[in-house]
Amino acid sequence: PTADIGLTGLAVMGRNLARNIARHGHTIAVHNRSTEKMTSLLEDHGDEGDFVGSESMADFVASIKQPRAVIIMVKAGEATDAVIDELTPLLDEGDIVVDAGNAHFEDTLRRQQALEERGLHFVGMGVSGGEEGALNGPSIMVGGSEHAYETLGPIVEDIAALVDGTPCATHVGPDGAGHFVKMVHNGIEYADMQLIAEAYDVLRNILGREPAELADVFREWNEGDLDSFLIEMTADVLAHTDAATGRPFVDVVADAAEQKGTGRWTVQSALDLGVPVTGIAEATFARSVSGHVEQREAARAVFSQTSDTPGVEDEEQFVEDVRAALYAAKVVAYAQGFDQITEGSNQHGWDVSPGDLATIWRGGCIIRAKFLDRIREAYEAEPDLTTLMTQEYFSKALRDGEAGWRRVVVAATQAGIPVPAFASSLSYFDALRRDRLPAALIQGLRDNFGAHTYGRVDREGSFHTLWAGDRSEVDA
Ligand code: NBP
Repeated sequence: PTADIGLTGLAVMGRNLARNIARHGHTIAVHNRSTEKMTSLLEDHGDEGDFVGSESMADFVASIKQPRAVIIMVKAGEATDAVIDELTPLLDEGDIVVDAGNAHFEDTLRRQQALEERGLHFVGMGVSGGEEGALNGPSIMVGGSEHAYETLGPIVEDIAALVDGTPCATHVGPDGAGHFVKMVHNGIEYADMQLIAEAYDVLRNILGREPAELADVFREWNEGDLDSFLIEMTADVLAHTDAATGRPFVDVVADAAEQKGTGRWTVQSALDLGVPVTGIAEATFARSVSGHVEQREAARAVFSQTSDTPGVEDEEQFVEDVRAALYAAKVVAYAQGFDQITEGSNQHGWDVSPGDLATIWRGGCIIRAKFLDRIREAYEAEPDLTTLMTQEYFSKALRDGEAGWRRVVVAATQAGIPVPAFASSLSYFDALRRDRLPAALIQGLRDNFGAHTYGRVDREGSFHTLWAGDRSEVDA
């Protein structure tokens, strides 16, 4: 055997990850269920490094040095289990199986236990950055044992994106930790994209500016605090003209957003963990709403668009308000995502360091942004931060943006432009800082109809009012 590492599953992601590994001087064994993907990789890119191609899984395994590290990069779900079933009987004790697909972290927990019983190490590795990232440097979130990371870490850190000389790869924690944080990363990505889309919608429809003009606004924003891959790409997409029609590209694309499911998983997990990720949830539901074409058609037929677009006296101020709203709502969405990571880590005993994630998300991944440096600094200064929102830098951003944020939500609401993420983030901010919440009334109702009991503001304990009796209060 000559290969330092193996990779099976050579669709867009696996092919590019294999090339990235080879380009960094590691000899890599490559395999794919259907042989053409393997042979075409060797034909097209065999000169980029040392590849060892195999048609059969047995030859593939035999070509890797022991203890072996084998990366699986196939469609998440049943395909991954099928590959694990075919691969593992061929491995020896101490070998490392790496699932680099977008697995659900609970599948990773299950697979980890099953493989551990057979003396194999299992690593759930989250890879972000899409096709381009896989080739030129992704952000890599590794879950699994310390031992497995000792073997895998050097290669992974070698192929990851670099920011200020620091690789965008880290050992996040044991078993499902890597796939869990990759899932939340994608959830945050949903929220970020929804907020950008709302900012665009408000600017376009209230100011009546064309996409190409708005591209300039986003380009300008990219020079400041909002500097990020997604904002840069927004300018790129808005500036693009459809060749067939000569219309703005964004006007010829069907307005039904799709999803592969990681946003949904993030929200499902947040519900289980009891963490309010309102920004991610609204973003996920907004995609769902966009896809409900029949309901949208039915509603459009009944409720005409009575647009009461507010006049804007100071356009520059309004643009600045939208920028402030976008930034403030982004702070909230990221704070919520990091809350989910902290809670997931606590409940699963993973000991995840949020600051490390902010560090490795600065490059390679879709949510890469200047902003993540601020998050890294916040956790560096205070590792047990209760919420990012109260940390000095972010609390200032929220305070500075608050007035504009409110004006934008009011203007959008008046104009009938949906801003679920802007508005729900603002409500979350208001709920957190509010002295008293109407949850007190909800507790009263619950006690009345179901004797669910309540606490009091003036005494410890749990109480019940005899609603159907003399309405006296008893200790519960
Ligand atoms: P796909 O998700 O499209 O999967 C295609 C690969 O899975 C092919 O190699 C295919 O083999 C293999 N495969 C399937 Br399908 N069923 C199989 C089975 N029963 N046994 C063996 N192999 C099987 O590829 P991708 O888009 O490159 O993504 C790979 C992984 O990376 C996924 O888990 C994805 O969620 C994750 N990911 C993707 C991105 C992205 O931007 N695309 C980003 C981050 C993570 P075949 O060639 O023989 O059909």
